[in-house]
Amino acid sequence: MNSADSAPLELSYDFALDRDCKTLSRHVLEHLQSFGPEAQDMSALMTRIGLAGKLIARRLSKAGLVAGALGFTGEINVQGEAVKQMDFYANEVFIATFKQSGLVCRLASEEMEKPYYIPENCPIGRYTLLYDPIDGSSNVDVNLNVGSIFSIRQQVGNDPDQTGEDLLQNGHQQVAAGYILYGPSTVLVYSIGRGVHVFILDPSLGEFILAIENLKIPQHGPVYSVNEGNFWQWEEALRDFTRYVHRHEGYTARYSGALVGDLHRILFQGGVFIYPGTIKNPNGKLRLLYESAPLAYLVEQAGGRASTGQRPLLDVVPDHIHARTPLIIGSPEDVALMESFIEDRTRQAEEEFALKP
Ligand code: P6P
Repeated sequence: MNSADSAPLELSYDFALDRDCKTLSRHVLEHLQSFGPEAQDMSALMTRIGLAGKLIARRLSKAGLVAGALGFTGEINVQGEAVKQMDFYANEVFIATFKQSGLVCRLASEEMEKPYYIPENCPIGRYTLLYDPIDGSSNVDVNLNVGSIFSIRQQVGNDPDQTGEDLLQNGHQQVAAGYILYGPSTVLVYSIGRGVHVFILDPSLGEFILAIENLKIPQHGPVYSVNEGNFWQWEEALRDFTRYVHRHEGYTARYSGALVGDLHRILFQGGVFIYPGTIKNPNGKLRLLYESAPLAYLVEQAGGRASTGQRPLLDVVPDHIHARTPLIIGSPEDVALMESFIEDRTRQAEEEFALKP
């Protein structure tokens, strides 16, 4: 009898050792059931994403103690938004982690007007990383959760003029997507089209360790996540939805100002996140290629749904890399409930139009 047999399973060395070896790189190979070149590339790609997450988490953990973490750079990005120090730093981190990788030729980011090309990778790197380096960066200065969102697409053609035009594809073309949530722990959630898997950073190891495999979103949940301060800018259908949840038991409002954190909660507890078109932003605020589409890919892999209110989010083909769309995302039943109010209002408008003399 060895020590492992006598100890309870959860304390057995074999269990602990094997668990600690379920790293991102191993998990990708296991899920692709291959050690071939494409599987190795995807494994290496995800490992680099993990490295970016570790570097960003390290800086965030010292925000307020080190320079270049809090406050603004003084620049305005392509979105017309003031650039936070962490936006800039995190954007540079993703670029740095993919240099000399041979994997990624281009990076398209919320923080860069045009895609960034890594010359040494471009002859052979067939992947493009699209990312929001720090989602919810206004939370950094008040020590609340923020995230990074990433999407991986395969390059189509050689992009000779470096326009990135081939990136203007629907969300079904993504080959991987996910996010890193910088909260009490640093969590990486990803999918390569074979379910959604959750890893937690073990700082003592410096590795993301598998925590949950094949995460499934509840069919319905209590959470509704929307900025009700914009109520005055909303169309009637969203106001109807808001009145409904205000008047029915079983709903709870949660809105952190960081999409990644709000969506992570909904993935576990169920519910719906909504960022609609507003008077100021008729197409909404969230960017399709590196915010909504990767999260829609992930949520649908977890059994959830994502919609613009008019059509499935993953069907949308953008006309430029910073295109925005309204977003309704979460549990199937809760997304359907919000869509039902849109359908009711649309039908009412059509009936009123038909009655006009
Ligand atoms: P508002 C952060 O800037 C972000 O892109 C998302 O992370 C977040 O959900 C949303 O904008 C918050 O926007 O207009 O409610 O402050």
